[in-house]
Order: sequence, then structure tokens, then C-alpha cells
Amino acid sequence: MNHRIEPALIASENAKSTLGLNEDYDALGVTLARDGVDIETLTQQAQGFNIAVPSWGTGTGGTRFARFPGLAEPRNIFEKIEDCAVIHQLSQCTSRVSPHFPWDRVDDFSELKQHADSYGLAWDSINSNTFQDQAKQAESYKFGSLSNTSAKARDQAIAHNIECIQWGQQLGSKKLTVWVGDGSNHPGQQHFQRAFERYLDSMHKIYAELPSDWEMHIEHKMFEPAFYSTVIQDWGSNILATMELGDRAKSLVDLGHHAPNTNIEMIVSRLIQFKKLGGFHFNDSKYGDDDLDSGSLHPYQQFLIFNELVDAQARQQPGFNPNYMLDQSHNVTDPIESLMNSAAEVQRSYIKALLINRDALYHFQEHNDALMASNTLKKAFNVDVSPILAMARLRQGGAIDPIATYRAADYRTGIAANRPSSGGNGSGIV
Ligand code: LRH
Ligand code: MN
Repeated sequence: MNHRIEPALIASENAKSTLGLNEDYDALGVTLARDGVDIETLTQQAQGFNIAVPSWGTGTGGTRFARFPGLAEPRNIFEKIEDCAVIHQLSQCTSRVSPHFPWDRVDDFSELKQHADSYGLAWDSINSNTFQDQAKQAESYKFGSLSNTSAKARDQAIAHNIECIQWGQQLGSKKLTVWVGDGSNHPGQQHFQRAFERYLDSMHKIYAELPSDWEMHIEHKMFEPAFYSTVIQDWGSNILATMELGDRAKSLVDLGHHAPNTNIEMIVSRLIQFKKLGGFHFNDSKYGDDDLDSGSLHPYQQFLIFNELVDAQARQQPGFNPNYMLDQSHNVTDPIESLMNSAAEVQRSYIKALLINRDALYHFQEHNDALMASNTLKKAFNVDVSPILAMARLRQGGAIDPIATYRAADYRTGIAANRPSSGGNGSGIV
């Protein structure tokens, strides 16, 4: 298998902190054992955790105001894969990449598959794009895509999604994610029911082409690019659409797509209960769809979401198999560092949620002991599980400290010569 970072460098960096890690790990083991928790079981669960990386997150992101490209930006999907290989090599929990078409379109998909295979990377959900007009595109998506009043525009968007499935099959993916920006900016501009009916009619035509072992994930979003109404505006419209389409249509929860202070963990619980939780786009936000690093602002909310996920796992909830993925935009940090950091922060929420004493929680819930129920969650959240995450990385050949090791490797300086800046738009979202 190819490596982007010299394994010897990772080993020498790890050697600097292995002693300290073992001490911290053993001490945490003793503390957890006092509550009957076996640290080794948790470390194995940490090693089994995996979260996909968005190809579009490897380039520096921007806003409508500006984008400030960094050094040695990836200019195409091959270079994005190389950077994803660095993230997985050091973090050991991001072995899948989610592409976006046509941003990542290539002429030879088998060549692209071989390139990813050479780094031990697989392909996660395929993201279609009917929120931008491509050069020489016949029908514009200015007034929507799958819900556009123009049948020609809808057919064009349907054809693109079906093509995305075919490209995904060549890469070995098993999921299609459909997010559309369709909506309106003015009251009266759109007939809500007719727009939703057109959307459902289009999605039925795409669903009919979905291979039997694939899932379709529908992503809702409150606003942007539309600022008055959005056809799939919230989890309600989302789950209704998935129920309308069929068992293999499920809802995807992008954390940033909700109004501030929305109880997202409760939405997750509902989707789990009705076997409609397809997966997540993890990120964090303060105001809108800020696409900030996961757990950087609301780590407790992320932990509460994993409380629902671990609870379903513990109850062996039928139809429970959510897909985990990051969806972030890195405007002021090195995307590789932010993606490694964020993958570990989501992994941290999972391990902390595994520490929750569920029997005690259920007892306090049944007896309306609100304070002790809340304290049972906080007790788990307040455990520093960093030694478990680091040990999971070390045991799989990763870095005890991914950021320090990445900086020691000075990766971007090393590849800058092969990646002359393309100036212009590069591969960030904007
Ligand atoms: C929409 C979204 C969607 C992607 C896009 C890049 O805001 O979250 O998941 O297609 O970002
Ligand atoms: Mn998203």
C-alpha cells in the first residue's frame, strides 16, 4: 500500500510520547474499571469507528466574499485522494472518501479507483450537484432542479443523478446523497405543494434506477441558497419524502442545516425509531450553515446525538445502520489538520457515549429523577478519553498526535513543487 507520510517518521514521533500515553492509558483503565468498564473493549470500539471525508473539504473553502487558497492545494480528485490518504494514515478512522460530481468527474473511473485503492481508501456516498449550472448545460437550475417548473430542467437533473449512480458503481459506492437548493426567495414565488409534488415525481424516477443494494440519502436544509422557502426545508419534509419513495430512501442529517438551538438529537431519535436514519454530515455552526469543525462549538450536542446512536445500537434497533461523514469548509485552517481533528472529535463523542451507564439512566428516567439522569450523562461526558483515541491510532499504525506528526512531516512544503497553485477557484466549495 502506498503511504504519503514516511512510516519511520510516524514511528519516531510516536516514540516521543508512547511512555506518557501508556501511563495515561493505564491510569484511565484503573478509573474505568472501578465502574466495571473495561478500557480494552472501548479501545477496540474506537478502532472500529470510521467516518468518511468529503473530497470537497480537502481544498481551502471560502465564502461569497473571498477564498484564501493555502499552499499546495489539491487541484483535482487524484490530489484530493492523496490528502485523504494523509488524514487516514495519521488518524486511522477515515478510510472512506465521499466525492461530489461533477466537481470530481474523471474520464477513467477505474484509474481513479486504482488510485484510491493504492492508498487503502474506499468510496462513500456519491453527492450529485444540481445547485450549479455547468458550462454548456442546456437547462439552468436558477429556478430549481428536481422541483423546477420546467420538465426539461427536471429531466436534466434526474439524468445527472442517474449518471452519478453509474459513476458510483464504478467506484464501488453504495449510496447516493441528494441535496437540492430548490426553493424560493419571495412569498408567492412558489406553490409549496406543487413544488414538492414535482420533486417527489423526479425522485421516484431516480429511485427506480437505484441498484438493489444501494441507499438514497435525502439531505434537508433550512435555507441557502433560497432565503424564503426550501423544498426540503426540514426533517419533516425529508422523512415524508423518504416514506413516499421506499425503504431504501433515508434521511441525512447535516448538523448545520437547522435553526440555531434546534434539538437535533431528538430529530435523530425520531429518524431512528422510524428506520429512516440514513446518516450524518457532521460539522458545527453558530449562526447558519457555517460548516465549522465538528465539536468545535457544541461538543455536548454532538455527544447527545451519539447518546441516541449508542442507545439504538445497545437496543439493537431494527434497521439501524447510519453512515457517518464530515461535511465542513476550512477557510482559515489547513484542511488536512481540521479533518483529522474533526474525525477524532466525532470519534470522541462516540466513545464518551459508550461510557454512559444506560441501566442507571433508564432507572432515573423511569423514576423522573431528572437531575441524576442528567448527571449520568455528564459523568460520561466529563471523562477525558484522549488516551483511548490515541491508543487506537497507535495500535493501527497511526499517530499518537496526528497534528504534531503532520507538522513534523512538513507535508505541504514537500509537495508544493508538484502542485503549483492554480490561483483562481482551486477546489474549495467557492
Ligand atoms: C449543502 C451541503 C451538501 C453538499 C454541499 C457541498 O449545504 O451541505 O451536503 O452537497 O454542502
Ligand atoms: Mn452537507
